[in-house]
Amino acid sequence: MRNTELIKKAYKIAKDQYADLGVDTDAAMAKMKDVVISLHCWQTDDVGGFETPDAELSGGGIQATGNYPGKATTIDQVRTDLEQVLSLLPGAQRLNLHAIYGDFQGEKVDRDQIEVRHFQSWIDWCKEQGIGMDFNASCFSHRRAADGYTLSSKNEENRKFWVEHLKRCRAISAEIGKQLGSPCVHNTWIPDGSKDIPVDRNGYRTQLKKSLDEATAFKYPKEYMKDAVESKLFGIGLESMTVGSHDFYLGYAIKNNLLICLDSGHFHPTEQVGDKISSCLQFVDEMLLHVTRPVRWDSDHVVTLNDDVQLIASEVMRNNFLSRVNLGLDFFDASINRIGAYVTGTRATQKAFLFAALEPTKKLIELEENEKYFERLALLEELKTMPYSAVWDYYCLQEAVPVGVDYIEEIGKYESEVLARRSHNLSKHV
Ligand code: RNT
Ligand code: ZN
Repeated sequence: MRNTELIKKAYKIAKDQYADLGVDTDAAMAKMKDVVISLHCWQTDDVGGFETPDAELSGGGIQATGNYPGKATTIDQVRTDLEQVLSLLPGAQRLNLHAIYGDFQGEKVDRDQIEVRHFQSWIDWCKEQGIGMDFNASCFSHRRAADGYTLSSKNEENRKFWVEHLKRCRAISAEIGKQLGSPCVHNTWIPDGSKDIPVDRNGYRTQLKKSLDEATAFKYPKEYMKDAVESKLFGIGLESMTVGSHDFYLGYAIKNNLLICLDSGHFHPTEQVGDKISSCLQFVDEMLLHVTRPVRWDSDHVVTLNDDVQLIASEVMRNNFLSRVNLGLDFFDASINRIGAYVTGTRATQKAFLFAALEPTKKLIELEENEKYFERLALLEELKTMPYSAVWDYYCLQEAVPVGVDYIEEIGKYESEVLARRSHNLSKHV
């Protein structure tokens, strides 16, 4: 374990150095209490869920690659994993649950049959943990999604089925928010689209609009639940058209005062989600982010501290948007220790926010407004090598979580004591 005195000493020096730039490090750390990250349950089991004993992810543009041992296969295992993750993170978190993770108790419950009772044990778990909870309709990995269309389907039976699923998910979300005393963000993402050049783009989009109108007709109080819709550029097998494109959902969100959800992997690689925040928030009250790391495509790699994530965090912090931007994660890597991946990706996101909180924004804007562009560039560059890590380490120390590399060892222990003992680990790691 680290030498606490050394961490404190390094922090003191860093505090003085930042003060020279007019930055208050204590105030920056205090801001972190509002950086609440919603933990996507699906990093624990590669988006499997618990509908059937051996639920496997199939199609729909979602693909977790890898077969690292230790995947959670029961609700208890997911909870144990999440508790481990929570114990290694500074700051506050929420749980982000997909509908396929219901506590079905071995009962076969189709998506148009789910009720609050199937999620009560999750609500209770969140209450025990003292955290809020978000929710997602699961419009994939299902026979009624096999033809590539759900809410935008031209098959009326299928379309109605997914509308019913979404209605129920929204009702469950409202009850979650009510019971936990914190609004539940419900996100809708659908895999609908076409591999090859479609002709009736308009027809599918008209169907999607109709389905969303039907499913969201009942309005719940904002203190209970908020609706978000997630756009996407393309997916594997849906290269030629995604029905729920960015234009579609941004328009829908603005018109109906919903949250727009931006996933960092759902745009052209040269577009940056960080640049979109100040545009969207001119027209919608709130938004939801799915922070992830696309590598060449929407690959959902573990988040690392890179320029894209930094721009997102900086834009949120510079503009005091924390009360309008809901923070979620959306990566799923099955090729490395899943719990280690979870903690690394979440901590990287938190690091970006702390770095952003340490920016002398006023000074930078002043330089910008005076056309001092060299000075702006130089200051932005110098900030990158300020003793940022001393502040991060001290923040972790204060939050009573492992400092720096120390969490790697904790993950190692968890792997040998818990993950490695899971029965299905007998299968070979490929
Ligand atoms: C898929 C979307 C969506 C899912 C989760 C599981 O491309 O990003 O958010 O990853 O809902
Ligand atoms: Zn997403």
